[in-house]
Amino acid sequence: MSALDPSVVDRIAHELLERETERRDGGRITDVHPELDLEIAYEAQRVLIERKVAAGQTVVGVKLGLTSRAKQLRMGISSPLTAVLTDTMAIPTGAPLDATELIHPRVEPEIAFVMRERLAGPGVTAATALAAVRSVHAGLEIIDSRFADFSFALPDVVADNASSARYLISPDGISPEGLDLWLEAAVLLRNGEVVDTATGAAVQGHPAEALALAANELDRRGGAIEAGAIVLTGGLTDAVAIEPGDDVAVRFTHLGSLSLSIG
Ligand code: OOG
Ligand code: MG
Repeated sequence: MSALDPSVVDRIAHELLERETERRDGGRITDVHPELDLEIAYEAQRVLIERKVAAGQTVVGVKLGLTSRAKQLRMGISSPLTAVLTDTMAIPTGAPLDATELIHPRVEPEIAFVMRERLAGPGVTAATALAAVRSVHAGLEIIDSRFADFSFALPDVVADNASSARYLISPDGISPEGLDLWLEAAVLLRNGEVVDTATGAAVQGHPAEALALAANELDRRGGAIEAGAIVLTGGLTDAVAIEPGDDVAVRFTHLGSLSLSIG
């Protein structure tokens, strides 16, 4: 594969989109193309999102992946990554999740930001990042890999838009002022039982560090975080498999609670 062979990038994006539409997983792209590197993978992610937009979806924000130790250990990858959120990934408040639309969904609790100002790297710090935030929200992300058993190398999961599937955030966010997000605690429940707990310190030491990382990473590829964008800062805990009939919930110290029925 030459550095940025458009036909190969196109084929990777097409294959991943097809798996998503047909609800089937498959092997790693890096098994077939061992030369697939991060640059090509982000290009494939860009093409994949371009196709979703051409099909009528709207970009609404950014998600970070593999920002916590819990996630990095489970997936065997120690580098965070960025991906894109679109409007059709949002689960309306109170609506159930139709798991039959997905391959092998997992849920993870996240701290989410809604931006007041555009945030562009390079050199963004946690403090400047937090100053651009309008509100902080409780979040739940439903991830769904297009790779069998969620088994992937970093370029695979980058191309696969970081296993994006669905998300929900609390409708009424709160101002970041006066909040100590480092200590903000989350309890993840499945069917009323505690399955995991974490605090905001789990993601890159502080959720605002994750936000700064996203802005600086996007800048390397000519991007930025726009005013009004939603940013998911990454799973605080390991993700948990969900099945039809499950009820999942997250409770935060100050950010409130979210619950989701799996249909
Ligand atoms: C990759 C997606 C990671 C997060 O919050 O870490 C992600 C995966 O674990 O499949 O969304
Ligand atoms: Mg996530």
